[in-house]
Amino acid sequence: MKIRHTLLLAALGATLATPSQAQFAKPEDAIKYRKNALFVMSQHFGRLGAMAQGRVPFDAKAAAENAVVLETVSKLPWAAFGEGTDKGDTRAKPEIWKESAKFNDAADKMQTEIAKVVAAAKGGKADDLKAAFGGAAGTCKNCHDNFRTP
Ligand code: ASC
Repeated sequence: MKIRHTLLLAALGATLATPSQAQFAKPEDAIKYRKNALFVMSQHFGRLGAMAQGRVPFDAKAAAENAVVLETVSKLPWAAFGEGTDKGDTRAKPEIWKESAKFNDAADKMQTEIAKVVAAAKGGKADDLKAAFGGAAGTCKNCHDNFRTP
């Protein structure tokens, strides 16, 4: 019990000392978290992309289900780019932290465009999804080109 308390206090201390990554016990966790969130996002975005590009038939129910996941998961990666998470098993470029205003702007643009895809996919009209998809894909690419090592 005593050891447990000590560990708990140590964990709490570490958390309080690094408010920018308060949700994560250690930098590796933040890196793993954002990579997994981006991976899940890519899966659901990709399924909508297949419909938007006519590679699979438009299915309103599937589109809406993918949209619900995308809506939530697109908000998750950004809090995991805190200070001290630039080193480790990551392709994140130093520019993310050196030019954080530019990075935050790119992340905001992505969320704006994803919100349009989500609305279109929930709306159940293939043409709306087609119209919204390209802009969102462009914001993914923009961030990868500028902030991720090849
Ligand atoms: C996707 C996906 C990305 C983006 C990007 C767009 O479906 O996984 O990272 O689109 O390829 O250029």
